[in-house]
Amino acid sequence: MPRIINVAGAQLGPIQKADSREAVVARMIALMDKAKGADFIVYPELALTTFFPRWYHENRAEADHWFEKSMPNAATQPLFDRAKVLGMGFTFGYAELTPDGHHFNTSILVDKAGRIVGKYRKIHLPGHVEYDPERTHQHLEKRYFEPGDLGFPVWRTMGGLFGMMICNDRRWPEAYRVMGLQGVEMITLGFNTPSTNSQKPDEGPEARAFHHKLSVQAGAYQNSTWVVAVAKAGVEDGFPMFGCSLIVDPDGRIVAETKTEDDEIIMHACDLDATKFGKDTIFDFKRHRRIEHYGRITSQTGVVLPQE
Ligand code: CDV
Repeated sequence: MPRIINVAGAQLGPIQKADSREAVVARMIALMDKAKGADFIVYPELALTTFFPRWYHENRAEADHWFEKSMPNAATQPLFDRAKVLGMGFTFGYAELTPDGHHFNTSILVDKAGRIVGKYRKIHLPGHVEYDPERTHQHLEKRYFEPGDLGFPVWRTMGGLFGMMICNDRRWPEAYRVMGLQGVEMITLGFNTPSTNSQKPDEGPEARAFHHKLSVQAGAYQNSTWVVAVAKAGVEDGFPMFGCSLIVDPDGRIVAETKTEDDEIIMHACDLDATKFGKDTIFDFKRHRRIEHYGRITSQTGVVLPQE
């Protein structure tokens, strides 16, 4: 018997600095209604606001108004309520300010009954801490967030094994593998990726989308898992980000992809049992991994060259 989960990827178009959370949540609900019949809907990273790490504040606390102090809260409760009525699980990203003053780039996993069953805090934070005049645009995630402190867990919910990662995490095979080693069957990934490289402006949307797809497809294939990667896209206050939201099967093939850089739904009936073949054969980790040779992966960050 196949284990089918009908999945929707809910790409969001641009959110301007001036847009309220209430207006964004109304857009998210409209997408949810469009995806009626889905079991599970995936929204992007930092879904409730503009991608604020592009804006520099000398006083970091001035960015605190972009953060959520509780979840759900008054602005997001309507999304939780609508999902419960539709019987739809969901995940979205937001900036989290904890009661003891920690700042994280977070995503949550909510089951069909509206319960938050999982939380992930982004581990691979890209960008820089200080204003960098050499860049075409700023990417100050390292200024506003701390690296996540929850690892890469996998949750048993909605009839399968679910994991989350956020944006830049998709470029790091370690992130997929840690979840692969827990048997993950579906990884969700929200992203905000600028259409050009801030340090190499001739690297434009084509190359950016190529690296995005390469990373997601490889992660799916090498861990025999579904990956649902969903963008916030379009031009935010003059800064373009590409779309290319994807649903990728456990063979690494793209089975659905957005066509616009606006609010858009993609859907696919994902068979979680389709993850089994790869996990039992070429990526049967227990039989084939050779951990005695992987020590550097966890003992070293930077490159150590061999002696001359
Ligand atoms: N939000 C991100 O993590 N963006 C990065 C950019 C800066 C390269 C990404 O990996 O897409």
